[in-house]
Amino acid sequence: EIGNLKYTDLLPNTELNKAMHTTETFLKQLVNILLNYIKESNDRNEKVLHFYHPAEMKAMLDLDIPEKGLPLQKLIDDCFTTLKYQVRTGHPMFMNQLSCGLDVVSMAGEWLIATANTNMFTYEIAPVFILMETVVLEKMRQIIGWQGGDSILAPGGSISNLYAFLAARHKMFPTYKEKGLSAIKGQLVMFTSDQCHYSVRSCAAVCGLGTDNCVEVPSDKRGRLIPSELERLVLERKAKGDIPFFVNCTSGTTVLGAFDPIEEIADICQKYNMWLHVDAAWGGGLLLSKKYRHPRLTGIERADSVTWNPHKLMGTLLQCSTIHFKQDGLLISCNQMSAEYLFMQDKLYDVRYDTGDKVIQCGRHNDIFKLWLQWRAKGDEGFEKQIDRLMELAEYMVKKIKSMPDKFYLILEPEMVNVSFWYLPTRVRNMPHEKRLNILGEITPILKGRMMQAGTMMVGYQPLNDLPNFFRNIISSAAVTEGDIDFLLTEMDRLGHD
Ligand code: ABU
Repeated sequence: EIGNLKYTDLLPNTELNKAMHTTETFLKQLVNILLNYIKESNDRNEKVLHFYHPAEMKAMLDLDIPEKGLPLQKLIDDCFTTLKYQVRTGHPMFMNQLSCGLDVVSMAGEWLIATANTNMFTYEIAPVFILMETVVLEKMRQIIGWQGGDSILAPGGSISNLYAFLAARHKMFPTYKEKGLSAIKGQLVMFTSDQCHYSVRSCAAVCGLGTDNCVEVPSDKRGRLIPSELERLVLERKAKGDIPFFVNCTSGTTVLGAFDPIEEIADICQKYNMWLHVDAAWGGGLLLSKKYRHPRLTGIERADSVTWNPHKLMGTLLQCSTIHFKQDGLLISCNQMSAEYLFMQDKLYDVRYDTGDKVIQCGRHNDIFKLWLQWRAKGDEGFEKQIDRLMELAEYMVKKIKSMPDKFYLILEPEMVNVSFWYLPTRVRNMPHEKRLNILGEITPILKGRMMQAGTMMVGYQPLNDLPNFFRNIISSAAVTEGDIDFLLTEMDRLGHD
């Protein structure tokens, strides 16, 4: 129907009624493509991906930007082709990343966000969304266990962690913002476990401490920071005359899903006057579960700041990351630049709702609506059920793996939905475990490669400290069932048994 029509036939380029018809036809065709993609993503007979190497993929696609604009029909074809080769992260067999699945309500929210196309810096241009932000973020702080405080949505957990670092430094050295390094007489030092997300070390690099002053605290066999080691290292740096000021405590490490002991770390922070940040980007969703919150997140209310990413365990569409502060007023005093063209103080409304002056970016994407809508759909109860179910599925997978000791080797009993294991092909099954470790480290990426070529599933792998490559299976998609886990283990055996 849209034949050779071009963008000039769409709104706002031509007369309203005529353009509206073309616009509607164009968008309906796009919606059909999207609906088909959603259907295929949920169809277990469809593949998770069709893998091609970059050069092959490039040869198959028409990616050039032309001198003259293309017809609308070609754009529709482009949309179709783009999704044809996209990895279906909403497919039940996509267990590769911490963010998996395709929540339809959250996606509807994302569509609306794109249509509203607003910037989240002022109440003036995003009144409803700004109010939603205040309501949802306040609720999240209450779930953490605080009354009052302040929060903001950030572009990903790494930037949320950076906000925590900046606020901690600002609290300890309020003149740093104006005076820079000369405000600090001594070397600031931060502490985090050797299992933390790499963004914590990145804070040290970005903020001028240097990664040598981001001290890695050893963790135990389950990946949890060892508090006595933290105290030892704090004292060591203090003896050198350094200024320990910030401790990152991870609630749900990226690879093992481990939870650092918050209470014990909080005691040390209190004793040495250090800021306690809890990076619960991954594990934060468990705050919604009465069954699984404790003991993993016990003591989280003692933190000064908390990162919590709904786009992970809660299944909100990417991206949706939140950073919360116990103390109100810190974000604004730390980051405010009072740009006169945007944050005028004499506007007709309460300008405290102009949240853009609390952040280090100017333009800010609307990440709240899809979370708000999703939470409205599920209620607290629905989220709790979803999260409990994911944890139960991980328990099911662990049980299955343990029931096949000849084929699978479980690395540890997980605290979360990260299931870490090796697949054991036939030729290593009778070897002593220590002797076959290096072989397993070589086999794991080969098996991952076979999975991708087959297109039937995706599971991540990585080495960790002295452990050679192993699989980390993530169950964070509401689409997963026990049958999918059974299929995954059978398929791994089919692809890798030789
Ligand atoms: N920001 C951590 C995400 C890592 C992962 O999905 O595996």
